[in-house]
Amino acid sequence: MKIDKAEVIVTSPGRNFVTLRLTTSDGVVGIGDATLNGRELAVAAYLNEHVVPLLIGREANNIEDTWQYLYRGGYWRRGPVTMAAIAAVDVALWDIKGKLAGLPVYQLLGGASRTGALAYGHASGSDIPALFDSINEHLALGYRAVRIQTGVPGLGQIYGVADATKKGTRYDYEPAQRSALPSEETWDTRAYLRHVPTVFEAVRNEFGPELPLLHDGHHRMTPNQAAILGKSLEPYDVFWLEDCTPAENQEALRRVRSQTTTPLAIGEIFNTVYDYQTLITEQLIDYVRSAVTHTGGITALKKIMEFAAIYQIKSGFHGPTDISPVGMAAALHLDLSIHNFGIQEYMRHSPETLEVFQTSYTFENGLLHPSDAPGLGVELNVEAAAKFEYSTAYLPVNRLTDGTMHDW
Ligand code: EZ4
Ligand code: CO
Repeated sequence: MKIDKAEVIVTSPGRNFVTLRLTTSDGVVGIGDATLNGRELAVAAYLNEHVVPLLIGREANNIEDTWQYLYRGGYWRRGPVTMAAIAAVDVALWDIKGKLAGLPVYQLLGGASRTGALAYGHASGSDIPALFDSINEHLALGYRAVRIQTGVPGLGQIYGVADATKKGTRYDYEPAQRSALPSEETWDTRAYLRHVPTVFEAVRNEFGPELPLLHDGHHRMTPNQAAILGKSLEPYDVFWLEDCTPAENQEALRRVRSQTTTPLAIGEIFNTVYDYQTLITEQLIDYVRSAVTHTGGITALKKIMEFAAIYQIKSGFHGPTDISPVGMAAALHLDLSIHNFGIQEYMRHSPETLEVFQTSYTFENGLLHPSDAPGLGVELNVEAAAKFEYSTAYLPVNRLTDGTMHDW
């Protein structure tokens, strides 16, 4: 069974998405997510110019061989653009295999290891009362775990805090903005380090000890600052502290790890197992944050999780709205099947997004399930996709108060 057709579909229902759609000689269609937030067209071009021509006429059944062909065969390895492109092919081929077998992808990955995947949502507020409202909204929606982010006194709009003007329409945090240039935010790490423990104290006092609470440091601290924050959050039983440092330097985590027992999660911007090698073998983290979409697909992320399992490290896959419903479904099939599942990030997509991507996964009592539809369980409505034209959008950039460029 050959791949007859490979189409790259760029659509923008509420935000930009890149989807690869493969059709086999038997007429079976599979889809994969290739969305790289703020750099979408680079992946679309990589696919169109350099991958689509290689796919036409290839055997659609051979997922592992195709993965190795695109990874080793490209000579230039790794990187977010390459690995998102490979992920899209990989996920589309798993979708096809599931449809051919008449089975959901998780069955092909070994079957269910649990009844559903515990999800966490993004609660946020410019101040503590607004955060409490947001936590209550999440609890009302059925979430049983929440990430908490707030504004920091003295700073304006910062990472992780929903735009209050969107309240009532959709109270989610979407950092990418449609504009010709990225917006600029201001950052002060010392002010942040003073403020965050007061937020956790207030939330524990209001919501009690049980609710799992997460927090994202978004790559802004030095190892020493991360150690200080980890220690100051220890009294509040944090589920995880995410991306405490820019983790290109994996060894930096030794400093953080040796100083605090607060669990650590890293990896949403990683793209291969090599980004994790030291972190996993030295047990410097507790959770792998990768997305299927940005780490070379189901094939590659399953291998990373098997490697991590040896070291008792669990999954906490990236699931913001810039992972399309196709990428989310792929994550859910892995979540359900792997032994070392931890938690799944889940922000609901907008109604426009769900008009284009018709999903069958469910969210009930705080748990996600990919559904038992054959393949991934998500269909792309090509006519609806054509209605939403791409427009340039960027993630913000970040400067310290004196104007120095900082990690966003
Ligand atoms: O900034 O998905 O944990 N979630 C995050 C996200 C990322 C965006 C980047 O595209 O850090 O909000
Ligand atoms: Co994050």
